[in-house]
Amino acid sequence: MEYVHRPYQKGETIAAIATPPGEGGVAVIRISGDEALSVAEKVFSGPIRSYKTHTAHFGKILDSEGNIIDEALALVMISPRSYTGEDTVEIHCHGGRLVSGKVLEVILKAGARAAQPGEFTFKAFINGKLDLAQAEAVQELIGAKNDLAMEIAEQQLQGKISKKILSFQKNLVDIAAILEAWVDFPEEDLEFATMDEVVDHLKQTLQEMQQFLRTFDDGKIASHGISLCLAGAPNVGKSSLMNALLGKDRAIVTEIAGTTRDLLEEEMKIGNLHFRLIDTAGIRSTEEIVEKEGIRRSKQAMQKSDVILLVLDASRGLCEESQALLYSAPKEKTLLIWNKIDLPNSEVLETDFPFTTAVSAQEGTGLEDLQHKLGQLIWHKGPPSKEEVVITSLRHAQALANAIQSLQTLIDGLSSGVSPEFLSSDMRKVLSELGIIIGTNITEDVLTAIFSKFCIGK
Ligand SMILES: Nc1nc2c(ncn2[C@@H]2O[C@H](COP(=O)(O)OP(=O)(O)OP(=O)(O)O)[C@@H](O)[C@H]2O)c(=O)[nH]1
Ligand SMILES: [Mg+2]
Repeated sequence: MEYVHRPYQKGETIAAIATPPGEGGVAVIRISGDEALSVAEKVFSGPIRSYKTHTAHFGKILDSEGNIIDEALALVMISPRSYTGEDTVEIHCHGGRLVSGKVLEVILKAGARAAQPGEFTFKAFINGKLDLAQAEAVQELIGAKNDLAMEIAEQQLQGKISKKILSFQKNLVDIAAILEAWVDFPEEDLEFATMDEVVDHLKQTLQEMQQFLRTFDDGKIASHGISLCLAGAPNVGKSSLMNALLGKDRAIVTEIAGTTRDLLEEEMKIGNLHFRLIDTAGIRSTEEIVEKEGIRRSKQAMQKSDVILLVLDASRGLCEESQALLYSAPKEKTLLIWNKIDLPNSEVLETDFPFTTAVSAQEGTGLEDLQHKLGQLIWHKGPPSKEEVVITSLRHAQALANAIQSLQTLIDGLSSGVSPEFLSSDMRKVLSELGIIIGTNITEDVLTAIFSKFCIGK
């Protein structure tokens, strides 16, 4: 992606279609900037500049020769009461791809510049309408694939991440002032706090920051979904289970061992979570070239996936291949599934795997318990509550982890008697890493990287 914001000038007037491309009842074209009203007036049949803020007006969109392009509604929002904080006009026209494209074209000809991805939200950030964490929450909200991700993004959009970060910063700035006073006036017996009190206070903030960072475990799951890899020996019923879970005939199932040769992927939702289900080739030793490559991919998928659904055939006991897999599978991310329990000779054997269930993929039984056990495996302490503030962005998690590391260095230094003057750079690092999250301490490059992921028109 080329530059997003560099030539950006505060107030510069931009325009874009804000609704998704394709046919729809209505398309919305957004114009924002110092000249938004006059640009809109050039293409609209009514006197836009004389309209009151937050009023809607019906009229016609005209090109420079006065030809009617479409009928439309103009919604006027005068600075600072708009999403971007600048004068904004939204044109609601008919939703055809051609019509909306044509309306945008005349708006651009009238003096607006085509918006870059995320530029409206960038304006909102620059104009102080949103802080950076909130701006990123807009993106999370738009991209939310499940209810949980949506609820978390709503919390973030309310500014709850920033509130947490600001409270950490405030605690630390108070301490920084005390440390500085000790350095500046060493001979005066400054009584407002003892070193033990300062260290205790820092430790408490450290703990809160660590706790906040741990929410990223859940945040990742909710916002980015979970990959589930169906693995096992040939013929145990992996593909049958994939079909049963999806509720459709997706993968080929036969009684021939070695049916699946390649990875098959499908998205699915269970409850309020989003999953990527991957079926793999049955693992066994073989010299057959295609199957061998399939098995290599199976092993790779097992490694990469968040959760392994290790399938065993309950009617056949433990074959050699299954035994090898049981031995090598990482227990904390594996759900053991005994399949074919409909068969009369089936038996579920004892293992030391903490998460185990039994199903019949063919009959579709046991799937509820499978989902229940999967939930237990995924959430160590139950899913996050609606009110909890959860980190979902790797960028935030990394900055917070860096801040925690510097704070730990600071605490270790103070505890072992290092003079505070040698530790001021650590304190500065903690504060600046926290600032990175909410955008008070951020470079142009990072901003560009963040906003370029947005869609045009947002
Ligand atoms: N009775 C019974 N048969 C099953 C069940 N699940 C699968 N089968 C049968 O077992 C055979 C193998 O099923 P698949 O789903 O192709 O097994 P797979 O593990 O994907 O096999 P590969 O792709 O070869 O590794 C088929 O004949 C299925 O009909 C089950 O729950 N009960
Ligand atoms: Mg298969």
